[in-house]
Amino acid sequence: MNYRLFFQRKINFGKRLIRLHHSNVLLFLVLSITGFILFSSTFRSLFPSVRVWIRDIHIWVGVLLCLPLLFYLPKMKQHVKTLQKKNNNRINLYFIFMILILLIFSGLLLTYHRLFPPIVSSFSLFIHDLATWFGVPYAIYHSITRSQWFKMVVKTKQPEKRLQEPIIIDDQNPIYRRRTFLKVLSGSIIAIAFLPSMTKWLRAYLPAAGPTETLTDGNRLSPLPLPSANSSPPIGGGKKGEFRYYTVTEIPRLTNENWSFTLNGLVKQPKHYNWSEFVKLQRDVQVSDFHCVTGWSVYDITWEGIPLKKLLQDSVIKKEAKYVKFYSADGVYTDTLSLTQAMQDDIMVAVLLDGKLINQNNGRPVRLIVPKMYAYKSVKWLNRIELIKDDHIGYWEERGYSTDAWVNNS
Ligand SMILES: Nc1nc2c(c(=O)[nH]1)N[C@H]1C(S)=C(S)[C@@H](COP(=O)(O)O)O[C@H]1N2
Ligand SMILES: [Mo]
Repeated sequence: MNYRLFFQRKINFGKRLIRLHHSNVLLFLVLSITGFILFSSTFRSLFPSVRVWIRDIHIWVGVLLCLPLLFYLPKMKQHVKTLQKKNNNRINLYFIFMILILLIFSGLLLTYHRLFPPIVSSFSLFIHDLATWFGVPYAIYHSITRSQWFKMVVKTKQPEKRLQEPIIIDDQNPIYRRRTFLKVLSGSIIAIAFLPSMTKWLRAYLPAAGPTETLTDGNRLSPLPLPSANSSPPIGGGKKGEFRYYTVTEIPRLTNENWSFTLNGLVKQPKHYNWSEFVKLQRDVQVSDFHCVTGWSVYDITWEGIPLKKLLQDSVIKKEAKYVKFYSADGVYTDTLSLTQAMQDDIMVAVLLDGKLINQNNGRPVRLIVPKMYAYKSVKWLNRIELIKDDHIGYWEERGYSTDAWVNNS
């Protein structure tokens, strides 16, 4: 009787586990898809207006995933006990559990990124990405090799009948060999499918191995700006980390003919420069960090460019001017700073990065940098600055990003 009771409990537990599995599979799928969309650069330009929604869905589904986990946690000990003789299943359980814990904790830190200095977000994003790069392929592998379909392929003969029986497997059994072969095969296919994007992601964290790729090589206006002594070799010792290249438009094709730089609006001396005039302007060099609100950062970048403060002062600002609006040559992207914010010493209209031309995808020939704020303020392909009276809502702020872009550097 005792035995039967135990058996009964085991079955119920098993059933509950299966149900738990099905809901988790669905949640995990939604998380993978929304996560992929958030990660992908392509999607950024395709559906910018739903980006913030997708982020919120991703966060809330992540929270939802914690619930079944909380129900499961008290029963975990019992579950592990039932797996005492199944080493593989136990390892599988521990692995998935570890991945989930990593994803949840790093996800929490990323959600509350404002409370922490950017180094915490960078680290959390690394962990979140890493756990995803292992977790998603593993989840795919797991669901394939545990599927009825896989078991049927393994036991090609009489699938219907034999499925009912428990699989008895030993080394002599041809099923064992076929199963191992198919497992290795599906594992390899999945690994090969994920490896290229995974190594590309990982490279950003490795010490720079040779010149990093440039997607495109246009926008080389002539004459080339010559780096000053502080810039080349860079006094910051070279940037640490890689930019994730983000754009909401096509990269604008800029030439000496179609590029010009304008500073106008509520100023007494509006400016208009063509490229050869612009490169003659006095430049400064500074070392600063670059933080995207999604969590990645690049450290110790040596920028060479014109301090924004200097440009603004030279144009003699009128009393009514309260905001500074920045325009991109892409014709779409804009952002604003209040005049007080814009007067910070470290804001720069940059033309060189570590003594070299900024990559075209990172804003060549000219980009704004606002080191103390999230990088959505740092307009790429900058070609116009306008002083205005009333606030202007920038591109991403209009689509849900916070108008308070200060990085918590406490
Ligand atoms: N013109 C333009 N500037 C832009 C953006 C953009 O999409 N278009 N993205 C912003 C955001 S959100 C970030 S994080 C940084 C990214 O800079 P990077 O592409 O050089 O890494 O550029 C900012 N400036
Ligand atoms: Mo960003």
